[in-house]
Amino acid sequence: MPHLSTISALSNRIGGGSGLLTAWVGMSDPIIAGQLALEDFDAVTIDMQHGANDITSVRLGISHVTLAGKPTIVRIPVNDFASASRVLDLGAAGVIAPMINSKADAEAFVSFMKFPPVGQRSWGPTVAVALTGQSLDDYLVKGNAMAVAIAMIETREALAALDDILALDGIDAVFVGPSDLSIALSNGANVNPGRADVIDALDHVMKRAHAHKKAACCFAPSPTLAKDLAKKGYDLMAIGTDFSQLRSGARAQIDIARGRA
Ligand code: 3PY
Ligand code: MG
Repeated sequence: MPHLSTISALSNRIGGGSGLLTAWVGMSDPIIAGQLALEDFDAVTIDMQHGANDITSVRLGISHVTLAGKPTIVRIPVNDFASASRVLDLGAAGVIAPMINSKADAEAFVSFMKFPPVGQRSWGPTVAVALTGQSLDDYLVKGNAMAVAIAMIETREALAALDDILALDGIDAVFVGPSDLSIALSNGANVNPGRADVIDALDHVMKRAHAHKKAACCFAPSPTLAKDLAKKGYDLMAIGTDFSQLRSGARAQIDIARGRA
């Protein structure tokens, strides 16, 4: 049963204000996901919406992250719910779907995330079954609970439909995209995830999620925001991205070497 506890760690640990941290990987070399998994993250998220990842880099990335003992989350492209089933088949522990703006969007997402009777996920988890060492019957019974369905809230429409989305059986968590939300709330005037109205929305989303006994998650462009959100009771935060961490790590070392720090 080689990696069952690794992959099920996400569904087992998220919730109750767990304050988990995930890395966020837009680069497509699976070694990058594997390297970040060796740091003190609780999970690694591989991004297929933005960044450079495709189904092959996700497949290889999941292997590297799993071997490092961490669960993998995958963010799929907008409205590409078929990819949710595919990445679960490859051993993803959770899926983030961007731009879930209505109950109908959330229902479509769930239908590809969960086997009947909750959804309509088609059978074919060959790699996931091998990675977890489960029997086919065990995977059918436990697969729905292990596959964490995370709906992104990042528009005015999504905020208006928040309770309907959260009430849906099969949605396990919501994930705020504060950059898109800041654009939406300012009617396209600017992108500023730290703005006061965005922080108010973050507080509101967490309260509604917890009222529905679902997890609250967020992308935090800065570690300070992640720390604040964890203190408030958020369940999972992404901090920065592989791009920003590579650049800021290089900059910090250059500043020391050039005597600027
Ligand atoms: C957003 O902030 O809009 C996101 O999607 C985070 O990646
Ligand atoms: Mg977004």
